[in-house]
Amino acid sequence: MYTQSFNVPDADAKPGTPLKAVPHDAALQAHFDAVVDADGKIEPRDWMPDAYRKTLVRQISQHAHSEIVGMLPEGNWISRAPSLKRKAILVAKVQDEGGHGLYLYSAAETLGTSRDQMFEALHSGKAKYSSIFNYPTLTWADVGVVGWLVDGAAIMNQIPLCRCSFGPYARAMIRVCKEESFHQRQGYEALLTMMQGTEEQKAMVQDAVNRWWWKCLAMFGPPDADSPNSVQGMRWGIKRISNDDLRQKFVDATVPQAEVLGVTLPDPDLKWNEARGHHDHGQIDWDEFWAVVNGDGPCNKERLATRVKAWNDGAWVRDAALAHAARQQARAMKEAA
Ligand code: FAQ
Repeated sequence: MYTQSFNVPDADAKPGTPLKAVPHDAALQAHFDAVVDADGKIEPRDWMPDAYRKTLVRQISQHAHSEIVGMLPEGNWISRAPSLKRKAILVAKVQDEGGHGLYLYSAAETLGTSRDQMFEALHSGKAKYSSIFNYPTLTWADVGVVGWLVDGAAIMNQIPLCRCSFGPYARAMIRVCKEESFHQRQGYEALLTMMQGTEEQKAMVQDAVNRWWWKCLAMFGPPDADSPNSVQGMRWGIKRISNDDLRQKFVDATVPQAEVLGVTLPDPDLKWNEARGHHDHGQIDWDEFWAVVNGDGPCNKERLATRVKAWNDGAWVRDAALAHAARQQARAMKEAA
């Protein structure tokens, strides 16, 4: 049974069974292609190619894991926020990220993959999540910079996903983007406040920008030429704008924001290119990116261990909720009989 709250398995449902498994048929494929070509929406019970379903489960579950693991770097600062106001804002933000993870797991579940399967993939280290969350938040300025740059990059990537061809993902993204926009502005506002403070506070902001800038550019994924999933993702209307084009839009949008803030972006090659109508930027360290994606970043082990511990510590809550849901279901069936 699929519910928004707790998942009670149907007696006859095997995990991973697509909601509607129908044999492949040229007419079904033609109908699917026509809907995608017309910018329509594919819904969970519609026929879809297996590869489309697999791609969506991969991307949406990775996205969900990113939101959940993404709670950790900022969550570390809740008990150390510099004022009650900043603490309340940070609690709300981190809680929003948890909510985004839950919408996204729900969207992926509609494709026939259970939440338990997705958690198992995360906890065993098989599933990817965004590289950016494997870096530490060393000072309070990092919390502002995560809001400004990490949420800023996330919004740039997620706005086109509101037009994704898969209905549940597209609809989840509309609310997520509205909330991310608040996150981005709260980060920027926190930094503006620090930049009006002492020399030490200003230096702290600049140091945090120096450490996060390049990692944020890498968040958009490998260059288009090295992105194995892009061509098919674009053909299916899952991706609407390529990794490199989104990265460029992010750089162009962020440069004037940095000027207003009064910080320098740590790239000597960053300059306006009149002919292209865009900023040029320096080389991203892709070796570092792949090392982090493959588990060798500064915080990968710590992040995964924290998630696994939280999962194990929460076992009694899940057991109690499942027992309660099963009892309620049995009572409802008895009353209906
Ligand atoms: N980190 O062929 P492509 C957030 C992998 S949410 C790790 O280009 P694709 C909110 C990629 O999975 C941030 N792995 O792949 C927040 C693939 O491996 P696979 C997350 C990465 O899917 C803010 C391989 O490289 N957002 O920040 C990364 O076409 C603050 C080849 O790449 C989303 O997930 C990376 N950065 O494009 C929360 C958005 N980049 O799976 C808390 C949805 C690439 O074949 C605090 N996802 N890889 O083994 C997407 O838009 C896409 O999946 C991309 C990658 C653009 C991330």
